[in-house]
Amino acid sequence: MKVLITRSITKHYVEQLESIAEVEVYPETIKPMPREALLESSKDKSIIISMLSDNIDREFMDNNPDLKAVINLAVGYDNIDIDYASSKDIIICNTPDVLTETTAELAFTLMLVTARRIIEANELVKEGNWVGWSPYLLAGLDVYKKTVGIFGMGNIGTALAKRCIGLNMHVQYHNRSESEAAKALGANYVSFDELLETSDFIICTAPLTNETKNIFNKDAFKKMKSSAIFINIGRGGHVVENDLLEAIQNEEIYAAGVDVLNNEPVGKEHPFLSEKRITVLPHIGSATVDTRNAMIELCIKNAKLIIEDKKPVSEVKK
Ligand code: 8YV
Repeated sequence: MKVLITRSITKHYVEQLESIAEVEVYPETIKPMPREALLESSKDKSIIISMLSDNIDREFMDNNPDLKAVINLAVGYDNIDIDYASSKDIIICNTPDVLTETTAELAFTLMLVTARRIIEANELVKEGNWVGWSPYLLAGLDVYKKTVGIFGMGNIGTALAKRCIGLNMHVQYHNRSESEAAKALGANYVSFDELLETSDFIICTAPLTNETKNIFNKDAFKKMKSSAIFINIGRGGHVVENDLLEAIQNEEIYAAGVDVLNNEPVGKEHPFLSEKRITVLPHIGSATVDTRNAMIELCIKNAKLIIEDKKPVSEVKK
């Protein structure tokens, strides 16, 4: 079987597949594979190990008669037309579980960093502007004992809830359905409006679906407390970015921290970058060495099983 890996990964992982398949690796470590190159290189491959930046759409799947499986190096798969893949019996795999704790840790970190204005504080010192002390110099907001509203109570939301409970926070959440795991932790299920209106921190961990696209818009920000902090580690597509920007500029909410944006990567001209009250990270939710290794290992394991005509361990259920 022929395999395409659309980004350069550590050689020793590639070697594990090379003993049983013909493997092509796109040599770039950071830049996404251009569409034309992706279509060309994938044409004769049975398995694609893909990244979130690869658009696995109808055109891609129709272009490739031998395609048996797409293995996404991510838990999310909003870059893949799942229904079309299903109609063509193409196996889709992702990397759940191995990144849960790491991604929850990033969400938790972003909440603390944004509330305590850590990035602004670091910049003040590094830019040589630390000239003295005043009672309210870089005074932020407390986190402990506050109410956190988690939007999306899957594995990552649950792992985040545990961390928040450790800070004596009151945890409430909104999800497609009530979660037993969250209930066992003492987290309260609330409506979306109640979540917006009563939370001090609103943290989006949800996967992007047609129902959640643009759900954090002007109306949603208006419902939040003026002292609220909005955190997004889900997908940029949940948020109308201009509405978030206006909510911050009009002081309708206090601050925001986002690990994900609508069109990644963004350049210097993105309006969030000049807003001190918006912390922006370059989609590093699962970016620890251990977790990225575990994600790659899971992809390789799935690929091996598929090559051996066995059932992969983390197939996306349609
Ligand atoms: C990705 C993510 O792993 O897993 C996801 O869905 O958003 C990240 O953890 C990362 O962007 C690599 O594709």
